[in-house]
Amino acid sequence: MPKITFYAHPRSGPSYRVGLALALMKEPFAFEIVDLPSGGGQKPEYKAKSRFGQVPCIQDGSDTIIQSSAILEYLAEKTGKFGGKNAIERAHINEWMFWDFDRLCPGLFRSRAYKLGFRKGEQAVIDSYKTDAEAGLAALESHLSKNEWLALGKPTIADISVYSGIFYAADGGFDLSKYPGISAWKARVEALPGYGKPADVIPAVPRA
Ligand SMILES: N[C@@H](CCC(=O)N[C@@H](CS)C(=O)NCC(=O)O)C(=O)O
Repeated sequence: MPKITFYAHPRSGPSYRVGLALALMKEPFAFEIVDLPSGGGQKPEYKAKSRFGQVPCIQDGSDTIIQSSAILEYLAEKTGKFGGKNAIERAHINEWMFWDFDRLCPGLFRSRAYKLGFRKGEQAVIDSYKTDAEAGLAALESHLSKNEWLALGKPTIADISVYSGIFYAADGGFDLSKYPGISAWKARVEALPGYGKPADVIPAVPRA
């Protein structure tokens, strides 16, 4: 069976989400780097696969799938790992995935982008992303101080999704030692078989 091809950039948080899922699911893949800083996302041949010119993207046979959350759901279904087994379980996973993109990862990822100089912005805008991230972290802490995992009482793609933002929290200036529930859950994710940091799960060079 042909392997999935994973299109990504090593410093992209949403790319890490997919790279981590592929690693934890032990799914083999071919890899192409999309050189975002030199405009690789806007090349017509890449936009034919990824209509918004963004990473991550995966190609499976003649289909391409974009948006990291949609890719995680697809991979969970394809591999039978880290997903829900019926509509209600999948809905409980999606509660966290949609919340992540609404309330947590924009604040975490944008704060990181401002700190590392990938983005420039007025201080009021930077502060508002910080406030959003702190509100998201407080909500996450409230759940994880009472629960080992986000949904279904076991690791799912919801944990993979949210973890990828939490991994970069320190880069965004957030001190996770203030959040013991999140810190303990983070260690549980990092103990899962196949776990890797971004450099472990997103190859540095293309591979077939
Ligand atoms: N919602 C998207 C966000 C993807 C995204 O923001 N990717 C960034 C890199 S971190 C990108 O490709 N930026 C280039 C652009 O938007 O032109 C997802 O989860 O896949």
